[in-house]
Amino acid sequence: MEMLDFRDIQPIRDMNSLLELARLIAQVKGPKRVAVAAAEEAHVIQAVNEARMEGLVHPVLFGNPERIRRIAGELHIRAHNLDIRPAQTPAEAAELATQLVSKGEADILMKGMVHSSDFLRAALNREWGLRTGRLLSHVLVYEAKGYDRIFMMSDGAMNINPDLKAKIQIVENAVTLAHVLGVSEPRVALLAAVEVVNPEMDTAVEDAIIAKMADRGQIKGAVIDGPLALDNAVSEEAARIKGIKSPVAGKADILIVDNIDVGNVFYKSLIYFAKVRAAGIIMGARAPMVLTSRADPEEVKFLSLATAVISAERIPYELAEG
Ligand code: COD
Repeated sequence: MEMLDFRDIQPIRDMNSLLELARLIAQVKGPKRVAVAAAEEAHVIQAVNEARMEGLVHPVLFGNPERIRRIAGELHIRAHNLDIRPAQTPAEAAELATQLVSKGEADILMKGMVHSSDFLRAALNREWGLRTGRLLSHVLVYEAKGYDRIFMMSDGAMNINPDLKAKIQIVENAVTLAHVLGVSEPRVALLAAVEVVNPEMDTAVEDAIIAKMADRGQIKGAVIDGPLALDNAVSEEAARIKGIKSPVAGKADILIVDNIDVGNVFYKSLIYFAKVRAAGIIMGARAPMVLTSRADPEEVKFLSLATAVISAERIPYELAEG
């Protein structure tokens, strides 16, 4: 098999270059095998089929075969091109899909019409899940108009109310994904409502602790600062007006939110109001996991698959202890 030399790969700056990299990997290494948990939904089937037609993935669809075939038919997709495996319930589909990845027979796990919590519990199963001993966390990758870089935001979908230790691992997982996407030293903004350390605000205090840990080299591979408010994290003008001196202010690549409610509203605002092109992926497991909201557009699911293809190639998962 031809070797890929990633040293020449430029930092991913937008979704088109992310897609190009996924296509290059698939061309050289072949499609990644993706196990889809509860595939009986049109956007999922459409996204997976598009990725299949592009040669990015070889999908295995778990769920109700009749329903999957019917939806595929409605989308004018030939069902005989699809590898469909029966599962009685969405939870069983999550279990079977996870086990396929766990056995090494698939490279990527993808959530379909199953509740996030059921899907994630399968991945966390002690016997046949995808645990590594590290924290699993969700990262949203997105492009935004007027910026020449791609953004990452975490965690708006998995960790409900992370404590300080969990938040550090959320930062580390997002930094790993940034490295995978060629951003070699990402700037991480720990978001709060303010950019001063107000002792009354727990988030700001926690952010200041993490920033100090990063200053002392306890978190590596990124430039990290906080607390920062969203405006002065991503707008150099806002940072200047507020007189903030920080290597991250106005230049953040990664935005870390305090809890799932903030992150989920952030995520859905991007999708519904700003109509951004985005991708959602769980990091920290033995294999990349595509986790998007059940109602997310087909393009979000497709771009998530592309991101997972890159991650499956570039993260040394074999190093992760089972
Ligand atoms: N990474 C690694 N291990 C974890 C993690 C994690 N993020 N979360 C829990 N664990 C481990 C714990 O250490 C423990 O060993 C075991 O799993 C069970 O832990 P609990 O009891 O805290 O976890 P659960 O099973 O009650 O919940 C885990 C979920 C991921 C299901 C839960 O956090 C959840 O429902 N998250 C929100 C998902 C969601 O609804 N998202 C909506 C947006 S799409």
